[in-house]
Formats: sequence, C-alpha cells, structure tokens
Amino acid sequence: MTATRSDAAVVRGKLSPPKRCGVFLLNDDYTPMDFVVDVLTDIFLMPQQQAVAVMLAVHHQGKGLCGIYSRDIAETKRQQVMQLAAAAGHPLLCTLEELS
Ligand code: NFA
Repeated sequence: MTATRSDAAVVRGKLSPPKRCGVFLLNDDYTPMDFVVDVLTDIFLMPQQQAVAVMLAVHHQGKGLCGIYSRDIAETKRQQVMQLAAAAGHPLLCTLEELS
C-alpha cells in the first residue's frame, strides 16, 4: 500500500488514528431469534450463516460483537438497531465499546 499525506501526519504525531468502536448486541429473554438474525444481516451486512452464529453466541454468552467501526458509524448502527427493535416492540439492546 502507498503512503498518504494522512499517514505522514499520523507518524509526525499531528493526528491520532481514529478511535475504533465495537458494536455489541446483548441477550434478552424476549427478542425473537429471527429478528436478531435479520438485524445482523440488514444492519451489519453479515451473510446469513454468520448472522445465525453471532445470534447464537449472544444467546448463549450474553453478549456478542457485531462489528468494529469509527465512532460515528458505530453510533449510527446502534441507533438503527434500537430504532428497529423499538418499532417491533422488542427489548433488544445494543451497546458500544471504545477499543482504542
Ligand atoms: N434469547 C432470545 C430468545 O431466546 C434470542 C436473542 C438472541 C435475543 C440474541 C437477543 C440477542 N428468543
């Protein structure tokens, strides 16, 4: 990959690399599994098989990573999930964790 002006700025300490943000789904007892799979395919653009695997990981482990993004995109994804869940009357929760 070729260097860019922004890479040089980062190296000189003028800019810090953008913070990355993990987006997580939390388990609950009420949201239907199919709804969670649809959220993962539609908002996090996962293939169906991966969406089922992540949904089951959240179901069994309580929490699961859906993706890592810049803070702005992570916050938009979180709002999209919460909006869809609220509109459907499900208690699904989505959280962010700053990773760097
Ligand atoms: N635990 C939910 C159920 O049994 C499914 C679920 C999975 C909910 C992942 C939230 C997140 N219907």
